[in-house]
Parts: sequence; structure tokens; C-alpha cells
Amino acid sequence: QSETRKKLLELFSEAKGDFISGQKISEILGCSRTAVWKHIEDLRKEGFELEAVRRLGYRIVNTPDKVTANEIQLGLKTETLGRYIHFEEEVTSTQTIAQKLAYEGAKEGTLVVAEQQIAGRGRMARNWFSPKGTGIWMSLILRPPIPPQKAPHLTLLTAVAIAQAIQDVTGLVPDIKWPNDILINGKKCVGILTELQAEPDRIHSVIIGMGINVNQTVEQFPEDIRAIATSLAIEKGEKIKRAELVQEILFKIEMLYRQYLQHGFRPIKLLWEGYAISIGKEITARTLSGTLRGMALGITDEGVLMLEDADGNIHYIHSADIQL
Ligand code: BT5
Repeated sequence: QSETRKKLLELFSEAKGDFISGQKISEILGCSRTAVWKHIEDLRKEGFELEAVRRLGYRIVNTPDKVTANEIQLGLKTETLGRYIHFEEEVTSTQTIAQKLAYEGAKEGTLVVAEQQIAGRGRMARNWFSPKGTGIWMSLILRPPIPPQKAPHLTLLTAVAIAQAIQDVTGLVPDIKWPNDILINGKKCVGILTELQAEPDRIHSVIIGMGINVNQTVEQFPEDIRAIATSLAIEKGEKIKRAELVQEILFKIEMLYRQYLQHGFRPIKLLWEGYAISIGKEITARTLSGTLRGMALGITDEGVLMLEDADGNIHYIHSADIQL
């Protein structure tokens, strides 16, 4: 059933808005014309707008702003990422589900997406505000053949991919704040949370959690973060199709990930530096062991932040909150 659905969406995706005859659909799917009609009705119930014209067949006029597996897979350009999607309307956290799936052996590229998280998480047990239907709350499972120390590379790689995708889809120009924030006009629009299942020398899986504020209005943010948070729609002044952005993000991650596995972190680092706002500036870094102030010199080949204090000592910072 779901395989047939997948094939049907692929057909519409290939047709790029042109008509496909009912006859052709039933031949390709290997089902009766009545069954085709039922599939079309199901898609309509989910919010797809489909036009049916006698003798011409069916065409897609509009897709809903949902982030179900169907919407994401219709037009998806990747080879492996997002080819299996686990969608739920409401979850505690997509990270928790992805971890469980990874533990059970889910393939690389498996994506967990939800319309709403009731206990979305940030780093260090902080909350991530994830209201229904307005943002992208998703977790991607990767199984990179790299040692655990290199996992921070994937956070930076993901930040670059999301920044590129935002730029391509919306025209907005994002900044990256080390290690895991994407800002637009100085406000946080994206947070990334990377979690590992690993042995000392080997990664079993990396779960990359991505939270992207897409269509929220200012009033929809809780008061305590209203001054520091923003959404793409606020910055752009118009709503954005979330599924389209998810597709672009997965595509960009796949390209960069492939490049990373072939050529290492260097090319990714260069791209990252192009988006980084915190480098070459005086910053304050709050770490678990204390607060440091100094000049952010850059990141090492491991993705570690280098900070030079007033005495000229260089500190290597693995994890912190940065203030400019
Ligand atoms: C992060 O943590 O920025 C990582 C956020 C990762 C969220 C994704 S959503 C899908 C997946 N499933 C999850 O449960 N999590 C991941 P951190 O750097 O610790 O930032 C957290 C801080 O950002 C909070 O303490 C708030 O101040 C602020 N914040 C919370 N929700 C926000 C939002 N929607 N937009 C902007 N800022 C927010």
C-alpha cells in the first residue's frame, strides 16, 4: 500500500505539474483504475490539490504545507537521505524516536519528522520550543565511518547545509554562530543538536536533530525568547513551504556529507567560515567549567573553537554558548 503511494507520488513528481492519464498510472502501479481513484482521494484528504480532467487524467496543482513523508518525498532529489521517513503528528522529541530506530538498526538516511514536539530538547537539557505546524522538527540518522572525536564535524556540516538551503529557498542570508546556531539578522532561527551512539573508536550512529523556525509569527514565540528568536517567515515577510525546505536541506546535507567522506573536513571548513559570524571578533564563551572572554581566532580541523584571551593564551573550546 505505502509502496504504491510512494510510486504514485514519484510519478506526479516526474510529471512536474503535467497531466498523467489514469490508464498510465494504473499500468505503472499495477492496480485497477478504481484503486488509482481511491489513492487520489486519499491524497486529497491529506490536503493535496489534484485536478482531474476527462481524457487527460490527473495533475497536482498544489501540495499542502505539511511535513509528512508524502510531502517530503514528492520531489526529493536525494539518493539515500530521507528515503525512509518516520512521520508523527506529535512526539515528545524526534531525537528519542530516532535513537530508538538507530538502536534497532535503522538505515543511514532515516529521517524522523514531527509536526509538533511537546518536549523538544536543546543542548544540556534545555528546552526547544516546537509548536505545531509552524516549524521543522526533525532528526536524521547517519552512520559515518569516522571516530567519535570527529562527530563535531557533522554539526558544522549540517549548519552549512541548512544555511545554504535557507539561502536558496528564501533568498535570506543566514549567519552561523559556533557551534550550532543559525541566525538571521542577529536572531536565532535554527538550532542543531548532535547526539552519538558510539564505542571509543567507532560510531554506531549519529542523530542530527534540527529545529528550524519557519512560519511562526512574533506573537507565537514565548515571551522569554521573543527578543532572541525569529522565524524565516518573520524575516522574509511571507510564508515558506516547509516540505520544500526539508527537501533542499536533505539534498545539501547529502552533497556535503559525500564530499566530507571523500575529501575530509577541509572543504566543509572553508564553506563554514564563509557563514561564520563569531570569528575574528571579541566573544564571551560560557562553558561548563567557566566563562572566557577573548578573540575568536577560528576553528581547528577538528571543529574546535580557538579563543585567545587578553594574556595571549589560546584556549581550545569544545562546547560552549557564545555571546558576541
Ligand atoms: C539548540 O540547543 O539550539 C538545539 C536545538 C535542537 C532542536 C531539534 S528539533 C528536532 C530535534 N528534536 C529535539 O528534541 N531537538 C532537536 P541550545 O543551543 O541549547 O539552545 C537552546 C536555547 O534556545 C533555549 O534555552 C532557548 O533559549 C532557545 N530556544 C528554545 N526554543 C527556541 C526556538 N524555537 N527558536 C529559537 N530559540 C529557541
